Amino acid sequence: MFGLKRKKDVKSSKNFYITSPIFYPNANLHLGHAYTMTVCDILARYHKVIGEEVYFLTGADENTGKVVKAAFEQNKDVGVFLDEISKGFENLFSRLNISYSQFIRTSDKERHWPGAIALWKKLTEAGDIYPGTYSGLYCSGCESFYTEKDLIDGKCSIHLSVPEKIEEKNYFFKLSKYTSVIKEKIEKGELNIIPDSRRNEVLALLGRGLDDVSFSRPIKNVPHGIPVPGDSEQVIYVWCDALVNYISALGFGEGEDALFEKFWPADLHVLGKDILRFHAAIWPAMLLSAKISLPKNLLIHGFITSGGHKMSKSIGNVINPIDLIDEYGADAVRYYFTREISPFDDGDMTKEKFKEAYNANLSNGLGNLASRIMKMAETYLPTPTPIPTSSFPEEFTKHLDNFDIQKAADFIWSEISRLDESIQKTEPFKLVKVDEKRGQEEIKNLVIGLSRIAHMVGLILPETADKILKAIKENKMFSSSLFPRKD
Ligand code: ME8
Repeated sequence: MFGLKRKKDVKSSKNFYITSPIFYPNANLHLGHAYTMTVCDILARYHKVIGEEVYFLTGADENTGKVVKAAFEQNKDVGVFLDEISKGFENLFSRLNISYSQFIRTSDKERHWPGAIALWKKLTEAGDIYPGTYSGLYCSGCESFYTEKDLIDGKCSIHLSVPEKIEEKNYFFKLSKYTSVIKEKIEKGELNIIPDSRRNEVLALLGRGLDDVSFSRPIKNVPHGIPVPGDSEQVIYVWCDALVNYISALGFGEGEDALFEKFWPADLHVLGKDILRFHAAIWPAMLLSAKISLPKNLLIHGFITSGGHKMSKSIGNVINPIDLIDEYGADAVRYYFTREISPFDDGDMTKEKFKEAYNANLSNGLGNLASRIMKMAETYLPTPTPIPTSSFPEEFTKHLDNFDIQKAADFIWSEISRLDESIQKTEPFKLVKVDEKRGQEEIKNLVIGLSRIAHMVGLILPETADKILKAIKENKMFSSSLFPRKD
């Protein structure tokens, strides 16, 4: 999984570099995080299957006060705490069949720090870093300063807590200088923001103008941060540290940057709506200042809500994805994320809705269809059906090229219904008894149809697709139900 190539690679016909956000390791990941990763994974698998060389980056955002606080509360050394949490992240990704290429940790002094330091130096050389005093309302949950107008009833809208008033020496980044260039790049689609509603939100924000932002913290507040070059009293603040992961992981700033040369600019950053401003304004401004190309696409997803609230570690309404995987299997969780939630909006999830969708569309839908077809194949076909190679249908790829994984899943389920209807219409299990040859032809066609569905569904339900393709190859019924009904 950590197949880091350090030699100069020949550029393949097309590369696809996709990133997830890097997660705060102050607690285990919840369903919202599993959602982000599943969206990334489906798109990464799609680009791999269509022949592109994919690099899929994920990781942990470790240099934060949240982590120090969490380790302290559990009476653990910060390093030990981080190692345990990172193992938990990777365990979840493995249970969910997430096909990532690298897991970057921002506490990694060899892999990440040189990139953050190199970028800071570039911003300084460009004359875009200057010292100042910051005073503001700070939400430690968001690790962000807010103005009064950002708050609802004086509270952070995400953490529902009153921010603290803080005054301190900081270095600032001249974000204001880049407002109009970024706006122009977004308008021209050079930095494409999906969906349009989020693009418009960013354009409105840029239209109002951006203030310069604080880019460092006193070291006494964040002892685990990356030191500011030339000032031992300050550490690089969270965004100039965290956002840099997208290039430090590729070797930027390390002297060995073959991966950077090969994969940057990123084809797609996937992120939730709460960190849009950082990715659509601060990150592009940093890259422009450092004269580095901008990422091509930002896909902004909504929140998985539970009872109408964002599922959040701070609010405490989290569902543990591992429990759901234990009960239903990874594919069922991936199915719900893909088909039952729009990638562009919030989606609510309750255990009841989950079970209902599972029974209707996996147990009855795909599971039932696959077992009916394979039962006929095993009973009436003497040999396995050869599967012709085929590419994805145009409609399916169109949705995936638009990052609309939900519509792509709808397309698969419409194909499942079509095949179901075709069985009802032709009744090959009856036909084969009166006209063996024609009956067998019908069954073979169904097996081929099922293989096409497996090919597409493999992006979303990789374990199920493997089982279906194996059954087809062996011309055998499944030894157990693909999706046992839950009552
Ligand atoms: O924001 N539903 O980390 P994080 C959907 N370290 N997505 C959710 C969610 C929910 N209920 N809750 C969180 C950070 N997310 C920073 C990122 S990137 C350079 C630094 C998403 O662990 C959230 O929107 O708080 C974000 O995209 C990701 O999970 C990580 O959240």
